[in-house]
Amino acid sequence: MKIQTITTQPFSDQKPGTSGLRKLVSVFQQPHYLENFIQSTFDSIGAVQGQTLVLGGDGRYYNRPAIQIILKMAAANGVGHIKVGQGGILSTPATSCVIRKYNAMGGIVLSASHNPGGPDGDFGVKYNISNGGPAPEKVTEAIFARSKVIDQYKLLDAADIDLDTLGQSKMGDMIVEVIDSVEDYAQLMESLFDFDQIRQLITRGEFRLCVDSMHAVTGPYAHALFEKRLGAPAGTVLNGIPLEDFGGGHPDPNLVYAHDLVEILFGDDAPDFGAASDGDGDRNMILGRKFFVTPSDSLAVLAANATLVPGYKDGLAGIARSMPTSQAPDRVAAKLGIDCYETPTGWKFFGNLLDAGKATLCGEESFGTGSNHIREKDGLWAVLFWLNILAVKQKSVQELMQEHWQTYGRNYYSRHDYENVAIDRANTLMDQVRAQFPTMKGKQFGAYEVEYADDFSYTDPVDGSVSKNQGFRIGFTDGSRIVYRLSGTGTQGATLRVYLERYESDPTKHHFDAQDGLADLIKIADEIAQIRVLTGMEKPTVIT
Ligand code: G16
Repeated sequence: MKIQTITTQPFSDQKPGTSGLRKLVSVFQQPHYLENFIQSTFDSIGAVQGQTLVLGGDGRYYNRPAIQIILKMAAANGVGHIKVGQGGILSTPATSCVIRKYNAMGGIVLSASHNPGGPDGDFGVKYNISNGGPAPEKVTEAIFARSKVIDQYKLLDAADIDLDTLGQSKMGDMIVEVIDSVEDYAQLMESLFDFDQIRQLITRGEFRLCVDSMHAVTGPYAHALFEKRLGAPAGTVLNGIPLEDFGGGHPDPNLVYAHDLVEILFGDDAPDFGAASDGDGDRNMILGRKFFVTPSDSLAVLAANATLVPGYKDGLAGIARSMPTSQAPDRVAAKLGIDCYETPTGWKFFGNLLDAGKATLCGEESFGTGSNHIREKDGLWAVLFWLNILAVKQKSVQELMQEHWQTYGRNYYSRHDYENVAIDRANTLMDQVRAQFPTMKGKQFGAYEVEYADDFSYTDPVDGSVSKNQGFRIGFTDGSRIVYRLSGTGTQGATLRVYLERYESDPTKHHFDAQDGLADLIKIADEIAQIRVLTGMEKPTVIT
């Protein structure tokens, strides 16, 4: 088999965003586009010769062809061994698990996460390092720098690999091992949670659950965990077959896009527990009967009850949350006497804290929760964590949440997204907010007085690296906050995210809908940023 060296020209737009490189499928299908990015990755991550890598994706359109290309490039670049998920399927958390378990050098995940799939949808590539987590900024910056000057890539002239049959074969000198996509991950879950106790909860007939895989990658994992190992009735997992276009849906587990599940959980005779996952299985949404748990509250509840779960029975070293995530977890950390770290948006910022043993649980408002068991957020792990707690406490989701608010107070929280805003308008909006910072302190907006206004900057407590320009924070004297950020994961126009948070300690005032509880702050956010005027939108595209 011959190694071909192919001449190419750089593309100028291969800068990884919040989570890898995400573009329309048609962009990735341009000649040399995927190859340039993969070669730039191989050229930037240190010597790959003889190393083991992990490769898989969320099953979206272009997953299989991309895997065949990457295998041939890996073989040509001297990679020793590649573990590929069967059928090209590996969820993001499973990839992280496999990298760690087999001490691989790293892994390549093919996913655009919650973005829609299909020929007109999105595709994505991200590189994870040897700790199993997303490449830190210094690596993604090196990949981007390389992509701007790349002039050739290597490809083995070889036949495609059969991705559907388990076992080993050779491509040139490289071993290609097609692995069971689920097994290693399922074993890890069994080591963390009390499966017997969860099984009792969900098989005794009174407690019903419903798990929506949204025709994305978690289908095989959810079937194996909930229906096979935990004995839930067949049909517990909805939309459990991964489809290349996610069945035409938008695999984002929130109240808008997971509407099938929301209708079931808010309908008549609703089950006790509902959960949904995203395209690549790292996000989760938790619902009770007629009850929505915000991701920020979910992290706080898991932290407050962690010692009830076998994998966390010795307590937590610390908690970490992204800056726009509500401060509910901070209150739990304060009570537990542990640190709560505030990082920029992006799971990659948790890696150092987890590796250094400073944080055990991490979470983000964007429906991401996880722990030190891997280095990615983990949707089904969060579902099992909730079920384990419910099995121990014998309470409903709503009762557990209300009990939590009673103890810690409630952080009313919501995120308003304005999608597909013209980029220049979004930039104008952000510039105009930034221009107000010097005169903001002490300013009064109704009952709220501004305590600080800044552009969030993070200094990593482990390696001292500094990440600037991570979103605007306007903090009020009562602890309420408005945060403005432009998303780093969209592929069309700009997405403005406005995060709103208000703390309420009085339990008699905990019953409001979040939008009602935040009504004043929503108006103030518009007044400060002129959102309706500048976006031309009367209301957000998505409210979570
Ligand atoms: C990614 C990142 C998350 C981030 C989310 C939203 O999630 O891994 O850390 O919170 O995007 O980012 P943004 O607000 O910049 O769009 P995923 O699930 O898409 O990989």
